[in-house]
Amino acid sequence: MFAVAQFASAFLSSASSPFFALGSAIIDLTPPWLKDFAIATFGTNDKLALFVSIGIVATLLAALIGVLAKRSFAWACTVIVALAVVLGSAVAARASTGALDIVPTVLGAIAGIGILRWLTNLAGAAAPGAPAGASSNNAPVAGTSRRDFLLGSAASLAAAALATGVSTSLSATRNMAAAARKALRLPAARTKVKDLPQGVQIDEPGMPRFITPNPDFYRIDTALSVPQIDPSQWSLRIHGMVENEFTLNFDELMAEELVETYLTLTCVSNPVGGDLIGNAKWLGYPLRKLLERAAPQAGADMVLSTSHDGFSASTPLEVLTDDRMALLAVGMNGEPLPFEHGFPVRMVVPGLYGYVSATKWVVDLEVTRFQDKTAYWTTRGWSERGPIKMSSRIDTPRSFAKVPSGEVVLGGTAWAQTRGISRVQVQIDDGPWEDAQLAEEATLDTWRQWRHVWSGARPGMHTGRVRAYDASGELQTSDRANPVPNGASGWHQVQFSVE
Ligand SMILES: Nc1nc2c(c(=O)[nH]1)N[C@H]1C(S)=C(S)[C@@H](COP(=O)(O)O)O[C@H]1N2
Ligand SMILES: [Mo]
Repeated sequence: MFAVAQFASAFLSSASSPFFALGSAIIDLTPPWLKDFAIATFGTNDKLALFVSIGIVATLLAALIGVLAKRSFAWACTVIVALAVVLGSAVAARASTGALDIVPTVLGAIAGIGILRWLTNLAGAAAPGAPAGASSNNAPVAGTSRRDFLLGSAASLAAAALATGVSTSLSATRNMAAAARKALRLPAARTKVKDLPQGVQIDEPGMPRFITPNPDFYRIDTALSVPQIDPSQWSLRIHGMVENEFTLNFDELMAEELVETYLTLTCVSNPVGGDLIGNAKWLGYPLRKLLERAAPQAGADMVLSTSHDGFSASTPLEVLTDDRMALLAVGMNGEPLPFEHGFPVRMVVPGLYGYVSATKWVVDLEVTRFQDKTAYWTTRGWSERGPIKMSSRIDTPRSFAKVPSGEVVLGGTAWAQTRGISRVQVQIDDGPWEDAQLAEEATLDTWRQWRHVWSGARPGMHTGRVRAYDASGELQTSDRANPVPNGASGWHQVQFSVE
């Protein structure tokens, strides 16, 4: 049933897939503690975990319906129809669906009933002592057996798997958008905010690249199927409390004076020492200029950005209009945004966690007030505002690593976007805090690498701790906090053994 619907949805849009719609509905209903648990447990595999769970539940349901059908075919059909109603509602509730998008679910239900009919017929014949002529007109001919039923079930399953696989590669919207992305040539930036200085990278084994390659860049979002938007179909509407409401299309955006900047994105769910953080070179148009053109009215204090698939973020208007480089980005590390990272257009904003600023697949900006509108994660228990907390991390040695005695090199990263890092200190066991060597700073909005040499390391277990200071001399807080509701804090430590 799912498979037929999935297959049919390939001809419409992925949003019409009941499978994705159900998953998305589950995500939307997830309380913050569960989201946090899922990310903590499965990391960026959280979506895979959800799919597997849905798959297991669907298989159990199918088995139940099968058992029920043996007693009453009519009741089994009622259950299938009820399921279709639930799934159809989930599809209809998505932001990017219309009436036609219900079709795959309906086809799926019809196919489900058809397959059930066929299988019960096979089973009816297979059941020992089935009274002759007890089944309906299209009763199987004599000689069908339990083997036929099992073969039939296996064939249905195989067909389902095949249809799902084929439909994913066949999806029409996907192919169009992929071709458009491939053909896209981004214009060069008119301005470089700053050239990358020499010496931002510390080359020590275990250190991350200063620029995170796109395929390694962390991905966090609520989109079960990555939106596939053809740039020629994209537009951004800017409206709400503005003097000049307008709509911008992709060609118009590309004709603007694009700028290039380096910026480190961070997820609010990143635990102390975690890796939900990445640094890239972004190409885009300053949101400040876009908002200047729209001319916000007095009293407005927030911009609600909404994505193609209905996610939203609330960003203080002030942050988008001051002189920091908040961008409507089209390029990431020299190529068009990857689909997973928001193709064709997303926001990136220095100093704020992604959930309140970095809307991917952005299609709508509403200038409004915090008291009037509430964004996606805020309605689910996360803070209305999310400035990034100053943090530092030990990347090497890893926890539980074994290192040779003598000289141990510790290395890592620290970040305080918009303020910059001025100092990093390391403590071994309960010794004194010592200044680490800092790599060059690229911009105030990027992370900064550091290294510290510990000479005279004696064999045994040891603890390394790190803490940072921002440019104003403020020390990173040692107060431990979990990610919910506005980001983790506390000093990162690792335990390693010297051989
Ligand atoms: N459309 C959309 N944009 C989104 C999100 C989302 O769920 N949907 N998640 C946000 C969050 S929580 C983060 S941390 C960043 C992550 O961006 P990345 O996946 O490119 O690293 O995207 C933000 N933009
Ligand atoms: Mo996030």
